[in-house]
Amino acid sequence: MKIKETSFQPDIEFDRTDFNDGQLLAFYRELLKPRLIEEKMLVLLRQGKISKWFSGIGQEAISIGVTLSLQKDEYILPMHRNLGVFTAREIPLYRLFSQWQGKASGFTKGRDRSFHFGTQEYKIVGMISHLGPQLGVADGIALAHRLQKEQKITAVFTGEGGTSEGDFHEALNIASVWQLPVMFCVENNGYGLSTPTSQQYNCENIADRAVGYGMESHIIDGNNILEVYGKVSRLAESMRKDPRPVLLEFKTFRMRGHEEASGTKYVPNDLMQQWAIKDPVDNFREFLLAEKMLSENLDNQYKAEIKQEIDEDLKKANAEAGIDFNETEELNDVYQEFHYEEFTHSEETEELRFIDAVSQGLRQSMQRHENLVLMGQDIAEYGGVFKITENFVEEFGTERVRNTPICESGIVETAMGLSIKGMKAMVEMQFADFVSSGFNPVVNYLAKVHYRWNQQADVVIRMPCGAGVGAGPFHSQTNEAWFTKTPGLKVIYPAFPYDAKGLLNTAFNDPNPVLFFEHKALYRSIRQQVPKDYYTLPFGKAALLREGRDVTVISFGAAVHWALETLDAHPNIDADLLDLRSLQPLDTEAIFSSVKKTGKVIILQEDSVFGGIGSDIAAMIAQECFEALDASVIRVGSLETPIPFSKALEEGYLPKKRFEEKILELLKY
Ligand SMILES: Cc1ncc(C[n+]2csc(CCOP(=O)(O)OP(=O)(O)O)c2C)c(N)n1
Repeated sequence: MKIKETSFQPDIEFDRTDFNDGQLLAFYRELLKPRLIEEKMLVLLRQGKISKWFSGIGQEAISIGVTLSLQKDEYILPMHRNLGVFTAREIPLYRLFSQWQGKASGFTKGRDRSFHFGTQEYKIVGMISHLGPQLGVADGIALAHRLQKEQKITAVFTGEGGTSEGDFHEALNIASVWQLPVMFCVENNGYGLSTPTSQQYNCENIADRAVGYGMESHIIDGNNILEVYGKVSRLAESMRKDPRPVLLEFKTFRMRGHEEASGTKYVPNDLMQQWAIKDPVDNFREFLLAEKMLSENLDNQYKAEIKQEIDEDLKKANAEAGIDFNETEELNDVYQEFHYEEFTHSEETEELRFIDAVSQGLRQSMQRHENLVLMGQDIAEYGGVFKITENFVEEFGTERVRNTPICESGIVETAMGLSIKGMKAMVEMQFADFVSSGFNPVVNYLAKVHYRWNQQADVVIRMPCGAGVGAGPFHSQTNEAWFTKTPGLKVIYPAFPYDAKGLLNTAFNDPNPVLFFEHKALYRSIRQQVPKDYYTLPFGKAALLREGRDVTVISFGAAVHWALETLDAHPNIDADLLDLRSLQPLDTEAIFSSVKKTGKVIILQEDSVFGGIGSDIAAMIAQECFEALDASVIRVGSLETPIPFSKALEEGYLPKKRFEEKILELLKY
């Protein structure tokens, strides 16, 4: 882009005091590279050789300045306009091209597009499309640095549009409360898609928000590489020594459409011109030429070298064969491989309530895994609302048992960040209902990250759930079906203290994200002899609680106890009773073999019927056991209403009585 004749002035002053010639020329080369790659991409786009492009032209000084300010082993979490982060980290270009073409030398085996990937090799953690979640992930990485006593910082990018998301607020607040060394880099480029800043936020500068979080902030001219590098590298140095979050607002402009096809019609011409003359690459070149550091010859030589690298690497990527579909590989990569290790226990047992078994499992897992961090609202000194972590602070300290602000999304994201740094995390939802406030990172980040770029999400989310406690629509849900639907998550739902402890221990050994459901009504009502030692139980194995010939009852959670009561009340019913314990993975073998034996099946779940896991189990049985069935598969669940508060209404809502009616009906069929 050439600087045009206009009345506007670039208004960029390059202060070279702190830099020698070599550094200045190196900055220039670094700036040129993403610019020239983009120019090539725009040509390929016009030729129909690539499908989509998000341009960062005009914003290169920010990516380059920030990346060069960080040490190579410090994590950067870039966005869709930060090509310079990838080039400055020296990722071979053919790998980037291959990534954009969905080929194997990219970073996602063709499973995700553009910059949506991470790489531990280059310490880059790419965005998910939802923009905001990575801000909280940066908190987790920074927390891990602090806990591991490493003097490192983490840089995370967002556009000004992304700052309107709750994730931004939550991440900044967490970082400030915990004094995490995160550099929050806001690239304020004037528009979020077509929305101008005046419709995005109503304060003068985004940096002004920092004061509300008790955080330091700076405004930086994002088109001036020397200002970016100078200020950011000084801040980085200071943050390493004195860990704290800093909010940086880079003023810049998006010179092309949101993505190429969408154009820039909505941007006033004057505004475009004003920023065109502030181009970060052209202005720096003019400066270097004027200072006689750069000659036209040297400039041309740089460009020729970079273009040659681009052409050669593009050729290599183009020559690479496309990815073939391999169903087994696709399915295998959804979860990280986990070799279950069985820890057996001695004979010594004690009678524990469900809640004590959970607490004991948690404590023993904390003793076993020094890298396990617990996070949740009121879980530290207060011990959690159900007292599961009572006295944990005394044993493990407040670094590992962390009270969090009320921000489910941000904390799930923080847990993800801890996992990226090789730690384990548990998030206690105060009530399972509140997971809806953290839903996005669970189903879109944790669930998909291994499939996308082979990164584990070693996170257990504990979910105190369920009705029967007169707690109304927002403290009673059993929302396992929100998660069993999503590939990439494991979903565990014990009904007994012994299972709860053993399965929870396994959840912490398993590097995959686990949603661990604990029914509140069982916490203090169900007791069992439980081994005192640490032990594990395998996922995906149902328990056959009763054996019979006439009917199979399939259930999980509190409903298992309703089924037991009903069967006790009707000793003439000769039933197999399967307690699933684990919903994902699901023990289909146990289900099918029981149904094939009895020929009749009734599935009892606490959740309302439609869309619950019982419906899928029913469909699987119909498909697999059709010829063995003597009656249609019966599903029993709660009413299709929210969960009411009053005792009589709640009793009517829950399926306990309907179960009794339906099983008797089924047996008569
Ligand atoms: C949660 C969510 N909502 C909407 C979108 C669609 N979207 C993608 S980028 C974008 C604009 C982002 O603006 P900004 O954060 O300022 O970044 P910029 O594109 O300007 O660099 C929008 C609306 C999305 N990806 N995710």
